[in-house]
Amino acid sequence: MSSNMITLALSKGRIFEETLPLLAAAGIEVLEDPEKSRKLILPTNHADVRVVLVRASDVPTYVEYGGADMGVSGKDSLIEHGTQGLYQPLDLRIAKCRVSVAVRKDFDYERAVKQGSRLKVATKYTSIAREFFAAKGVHVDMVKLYGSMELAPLTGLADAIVDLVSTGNTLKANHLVEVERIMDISSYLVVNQAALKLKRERLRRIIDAFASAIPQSS
Ligand code: PRT
Ligand code: MG
Repeated sequence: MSSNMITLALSKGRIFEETLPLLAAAGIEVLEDPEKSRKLILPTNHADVRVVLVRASDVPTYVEYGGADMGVSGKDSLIEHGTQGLYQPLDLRIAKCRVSVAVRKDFDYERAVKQGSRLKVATKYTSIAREFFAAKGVHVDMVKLYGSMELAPLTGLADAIVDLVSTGNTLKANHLVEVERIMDISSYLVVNQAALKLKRERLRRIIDAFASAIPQSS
């Protein structure tokens, strides 16, 4: 963590896009477009503020260990990573979706649950899935995947998936149906606790500006 620089960790795609208006409210403008540049460190209009581009699931790690002073992370990634050492001052209400259970249209989920069958569940979100099925009293065999969960029930790898859903179009396109909504997800501002002490004033200003620009509805 370079001492005088403020480093903000973001992931490319929806989180980057939806964070731009919040940065604008803080007077921060990113000077390069991540979709056009191969750079992983992007300068801003402030010489002492930069953006680093990392995988969405790596944002909590960067911020926890001080590779970045602050970051924007989906609640899904935060829960899976654990929130130790992270200050989470704001629910930014961006990049909204939900974590759901989905199965093939022709799989009788209700019946499987009622009968107490073991359920084979494929997911990237093993902590969320484990806790959810344990609370329901359903025994599961967990299959850890890193992407394209939708394929698992179609190939016989799993009976069910636990994945993020927003419009539901991806499920529909793959003949899957949502059978449980586990939790609503949005992205949070996360801050390194040591940085918050060392760079208090500048980080506070950014946090306050973000707070003033959080979308109110939907
Ligand atoms: O893509 P990559 O493997 O690099 O990482 P990632 O998928 O973790 O990152 P990214 O950038 O795709 O998502 C970052 C964050 O955005 C997630 O951690 C969520 O908090 C949030 N978010 C909001 C979503 C979605 N909506 C979303 N719809 N993340 C992923 N999706 C995917 C979902 O996994 C599914 O494959 O979109 C598909 C479903 O979308 P619908 O609209 O068809 O339902
Ligand atoms: Mg993705």
